Amino acid sequence: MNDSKADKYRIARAVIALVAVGILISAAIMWRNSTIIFQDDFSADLSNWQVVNGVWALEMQTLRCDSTARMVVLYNGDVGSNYEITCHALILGSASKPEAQIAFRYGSDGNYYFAGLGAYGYKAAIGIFESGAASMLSSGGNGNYSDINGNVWYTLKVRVKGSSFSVYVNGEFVCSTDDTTHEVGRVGLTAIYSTVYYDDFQVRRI
Ligand SMILES: [Ca+2]
Repeated sequence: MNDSKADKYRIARAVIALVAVGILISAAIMWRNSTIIFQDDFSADLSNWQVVNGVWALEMQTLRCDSTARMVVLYNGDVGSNYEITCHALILGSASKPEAQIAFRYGSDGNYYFAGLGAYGYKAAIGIFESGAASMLSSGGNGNYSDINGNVWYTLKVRVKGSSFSVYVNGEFVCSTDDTTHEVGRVGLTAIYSTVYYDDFQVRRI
């Protein structure tokens, strides 16, 4: 093979490799998008949401709630039983009990699970409403809100698969539990005792 033929061969190989990488990246993006059930960056309106109680309002392209008692907002759609919910959450620094949590399996009777930052004072915990009364199922990190900082954006993730629920804060596992009480229901956000900003809510099928 002379030099110019060898060069053409190398160029052809490089082009084929680039095309192959492009196809793989496209396939990965398509696969990831196909698993997204719902997402909201709160840049438009709240037409996909139902306010259960409290005042939930868009502010600076985030979702704000000022809460004293527990407030809930729910996504209008059906998400099935197995999913991961992620969101960003910031609790205003003045809160004496900084809490920001995800609600899931919210049934027609108003009972549900909640999981996330500051629940029961822990870095993260999972709780359940049953017959309208809340109780803790699992917790991780330190108590007395010592792990929760105000005015900081956290990434919160709750993984719901069958009867197993896990909570992650900033990508790190914090706590998990198994519970069969509520098998289906809607998902959303909940706030208590705090002014909370939420952003980039996403539900992904798993
Ligand atoms: Ca946003």
